[in-house]
Amino acid sequence: MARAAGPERWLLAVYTGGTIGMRSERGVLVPGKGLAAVLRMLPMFHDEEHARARGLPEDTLVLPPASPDQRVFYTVLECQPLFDSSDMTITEWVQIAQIIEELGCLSRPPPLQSHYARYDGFVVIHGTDTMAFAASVLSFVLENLQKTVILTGAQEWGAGYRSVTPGASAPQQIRVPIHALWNDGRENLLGALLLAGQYVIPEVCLFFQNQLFRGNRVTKVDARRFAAFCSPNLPPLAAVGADVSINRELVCRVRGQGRLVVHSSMERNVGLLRLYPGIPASLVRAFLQPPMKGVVMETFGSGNGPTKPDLLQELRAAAERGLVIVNCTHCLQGAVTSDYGAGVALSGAGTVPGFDMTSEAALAKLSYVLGLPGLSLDGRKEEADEMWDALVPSLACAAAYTGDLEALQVLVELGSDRSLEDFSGQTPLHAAARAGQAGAVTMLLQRGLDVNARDKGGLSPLLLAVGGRLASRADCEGLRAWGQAGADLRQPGYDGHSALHVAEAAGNLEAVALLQNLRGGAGGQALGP
Ligand code: ASN
Repeated sequence: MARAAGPERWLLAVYTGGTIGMRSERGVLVPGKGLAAVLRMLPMFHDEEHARARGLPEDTLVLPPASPDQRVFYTVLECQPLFDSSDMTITEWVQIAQIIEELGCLSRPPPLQSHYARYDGFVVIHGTDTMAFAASVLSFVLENLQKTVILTGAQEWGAGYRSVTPGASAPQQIRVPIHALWNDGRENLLGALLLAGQYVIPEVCLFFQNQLFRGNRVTKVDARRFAAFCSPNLPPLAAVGADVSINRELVCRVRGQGRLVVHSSMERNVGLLRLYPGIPASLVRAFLQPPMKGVVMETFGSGNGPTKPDLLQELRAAAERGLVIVNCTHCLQGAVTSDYGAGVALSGAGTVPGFDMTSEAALAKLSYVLGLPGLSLDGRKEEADEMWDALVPSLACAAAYTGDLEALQVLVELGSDRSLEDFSGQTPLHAAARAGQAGAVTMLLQRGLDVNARDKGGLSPLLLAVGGRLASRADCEGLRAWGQAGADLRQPGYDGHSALHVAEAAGNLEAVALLQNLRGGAGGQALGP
């Protein structure tokens, strides 16, 4: 993640619908056209004088200067049709990804240069009702993302606006909610444009009420309040106040130069089933029937469910047919563990623990994994194994990152003979080291995970960052432990600084002496007591 350089930053804002641009028709809200024209009239969204001086084309807007040496320009691409997001599906979200890649709205001819090449970042203006699903799906559909993608929108109309638009049966004058006094859309859109314009955060994010979240970690939690979203199991990537504070530890780094890949072959036959007390086995059976290929099953508490033999039998039969059933807790916070017999019974029936994924993210992930070419689960064991390989490593990384030792234990055992590297080459040890989870690091080292493993980018040897951390805290015991485990603490970390640099800068003399001693030695082993 970096502050974006250059005097001009160009963004594409893909307007798909949602409350932010809605109008009232016969007393109800429906998607409204012409958002760009509205933004053009609002000085906070468009500096007309600058646009005229620059001779900008009609469809291009420019924000007033947010910093003295940088301007953010943006083009609003209005999709056809516009949606209340309740009507959107994987198909529309894949189309958004294709727009980002290059095609433009289907009614427009492809531009000479692709959108992805032409723009520095992307804002997707979307209804809030299914925005968490959209953000989750886009995070899997857009692979090798090197540019910022931020979804945003507006919450329901505010009280101020409602009072001037009483529910009426007659058609009303067209009004755009972004004009409304009690409106969060302005702040959300402006924040999203500024963040996408000024920072390189190469992942799919969601910006709402001054917080930038990882897209596949969010869920909508409120139908009325402006704080509509939360990210229950991962802190925000950034918060906007008087300053922008970025959580640098969490934000993805640009990896390599790989070309953007849009996964359009997402599997549509995936579903979400919420268990409730007394749910009949016959209903579960009906839900799990073909053509269903993957199901996210929302369970109680830490992943528990009824242990009635007939219900477990339905799950087992479906899993044996090749249906993938991911167990996610319906609780907002926490994770699926193996604490209770009522949870272990579900794993025993062939379900896969979804750890702390939101149901939205689990559904998107299933759709992505099941849609991968060459992966069909027609009851074949090897392919079910491939599915496990696709799911377990990232769950293990998540458990390591949050320091959930019990879940980590279960997942590491599940993956015992297999690689625990996730798609970016990160192992749970990278994740634990990055989050400073000493317990998880110890456990993984004991299980023989390689301390010198590199993730795919090669740019960011996460283990080496630990040296810097320990050195800055003057944690000599920690440094010795890492050295004994074989970590090469002489190597520079992400920022080009070795542990010795960090210790010197922090004036930690004991750590400096220890690390200098290491310099003279042959490697990590020299750090022994
Ligand atoms: N129904 C609207 C939508 O999702 C809600 C909103 O945007 N606040 O499109």
